[in-house]
Amino acid sequence: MKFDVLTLFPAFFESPLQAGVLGKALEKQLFHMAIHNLRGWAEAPHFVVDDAPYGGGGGMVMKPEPIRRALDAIRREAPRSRLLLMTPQGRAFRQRDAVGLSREEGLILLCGRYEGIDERVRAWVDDEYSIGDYVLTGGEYAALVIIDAVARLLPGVLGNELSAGEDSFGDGLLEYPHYTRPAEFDGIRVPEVLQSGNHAEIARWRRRERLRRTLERRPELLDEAALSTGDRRLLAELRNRPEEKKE
Ligand code: 6GU
Repeated sequence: MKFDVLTLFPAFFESPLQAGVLGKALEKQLFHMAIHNLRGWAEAPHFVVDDAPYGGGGGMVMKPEPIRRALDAIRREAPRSRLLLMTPQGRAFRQRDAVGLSREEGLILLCGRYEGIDERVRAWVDDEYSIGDYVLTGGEYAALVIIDAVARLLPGVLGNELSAGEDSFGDGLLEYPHYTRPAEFDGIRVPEVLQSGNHAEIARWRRRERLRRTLERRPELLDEAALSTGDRRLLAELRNRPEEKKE
């Protein structure tokens, strides 16, 4: 997988992509990254990338020509990459999008800034994504979020191959509670079952806790979660015994 990012702020991507799991994966060349400075495709001598909006009003709009030239150059090297525009007007990015995108050969992430981007650019993109219902200063934050969510699904990136599928949203449920030593802290004991060594019991407890958490915190996720008959029975129990719902 190759990620090409087109941005006015290339420095933004430096440390997030060096630190942690993604930094390690990049060193091992488990995927590839190129950060392209949009200003490099603007015209000398002033290298203007934005202009006032037709119709007046505040803010500036990103000009289409530098974006076109940049995308033409990036596409020459990555002709089959999917082109994603980061914009608050996009579709909300979800785990299932991360899974779908992780199967692509490459992704080009175009980061919008200023008030917006010339409308004609939208005709060239494959998908438009937002990362949530709040306003950010630029698409760079969204691009980093999407790169992380996709890259961690790529083979080898998470050392432990189990972890990607097991976490929250992999099957549409939140995670179960985690504990490590000591067995008692602040007067709160680690649940006995986790110390029992009974793996079937532990698996049952964890499933039940995942259902409980999702019911308590994000009940709307249950509508789309992959639930077995046993899960549905557990859920009915949890719904009928609300006193047990509080931790
Ligand atoms: Cl992709 N861009 C901006 N500027 N704000 C956002 C966003 C993107 N997604 C959520 N808010």
